Amino acid sequence: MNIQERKVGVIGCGFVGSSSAFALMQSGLFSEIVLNDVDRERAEGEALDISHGLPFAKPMKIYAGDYDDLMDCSIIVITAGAGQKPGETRLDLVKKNVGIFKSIIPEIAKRKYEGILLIVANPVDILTYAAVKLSGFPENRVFGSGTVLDTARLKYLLGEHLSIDNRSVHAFIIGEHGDSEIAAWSSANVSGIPLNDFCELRGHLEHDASMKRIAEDVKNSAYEIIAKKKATYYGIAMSVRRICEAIIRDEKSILPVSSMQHGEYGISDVSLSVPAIVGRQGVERVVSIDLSEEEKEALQASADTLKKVIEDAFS
Ligand code: 6V0
Repeated sequence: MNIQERKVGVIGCGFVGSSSAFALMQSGLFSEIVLNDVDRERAEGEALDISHGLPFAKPMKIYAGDYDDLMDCSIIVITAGAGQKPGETRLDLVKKNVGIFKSIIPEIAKRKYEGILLIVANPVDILTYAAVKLSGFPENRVFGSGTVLDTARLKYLLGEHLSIDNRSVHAFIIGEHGDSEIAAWSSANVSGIPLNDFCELRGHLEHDASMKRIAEDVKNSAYEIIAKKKATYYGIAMSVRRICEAIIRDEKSILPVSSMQHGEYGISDVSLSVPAIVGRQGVERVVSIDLSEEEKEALQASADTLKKVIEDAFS
């Protein structure tokens, strides 16, 4: 089926799916959004509600649809899955959500879908791996939002800490989107100025303590938000919008999406986040950034954690 460049699908219309659709509606990137949910009325309700904002945006169609309606979408965003409950880790969710993916991905694969699958449901690295294996699609077309959100949280917190526009902060969270994630401090900079030098420029001298606190705050963001409001969705919705923008506009942006690894960082047969070039073909390639020995070890440990979960989930 011919892909419609300006058509996007969202599977799962809970907090994350509907917020993502709302962000995508406002992005101006698409002329059609198809919403799919096992709860058809939910998808219909969200489509109506979001459509009522259209007179304040740009003309487009937003409607509830089934798998056949999704097949000419350039991107299908998959947010279907149970959310993290208070006290539950992302990895606790694994079996439940792999089960849901076993019902969704084969429906897409058997229709020979040719667009991009953007996985958002958690644990996103495990579900990206599951989607690659269950679909059999080329790996560049199946990837996860990974640590794009965590990286945004890091930039936001560093922007606050340094009282600087967070878009001038260049820093990545890599590894698992979850407890074993790593802040790649050794490559962090503010517009080319090494982070520690910039901190000193702003009068912050307690590097180790500040970096530790900020990395912990990033890691605990989801837990804190879930404890306070039961779910997180606006930050991820903007992350989805940003990834879709890089794809549709063929921006070849460097984003820490979750993709299958083939030895670039000495890691293979697992999907996790490292900076990658993202454009119209999806993940063009992973790029290697310099990591300290400690960061390399932590990335390896993160990969090992994920591999253990994959073994348990698929055994
Ligand atoms: P939610 O509000 O419970 O929504 C999930 C939706 O999925 C519901 O409307 C379900 O009816 C629907 N659904 C379930 N099974 C299917 C199916 N087979 N086909 C179609 N729809 C289905 O959860 P919420 O929206 O809060 O979270 C969704 C997922 O996103 C969870 O796994 C979260 O953990 C995850 N998040 C991922 C983030 C990331 O950075 N990657 C960030 C936040 C949440």
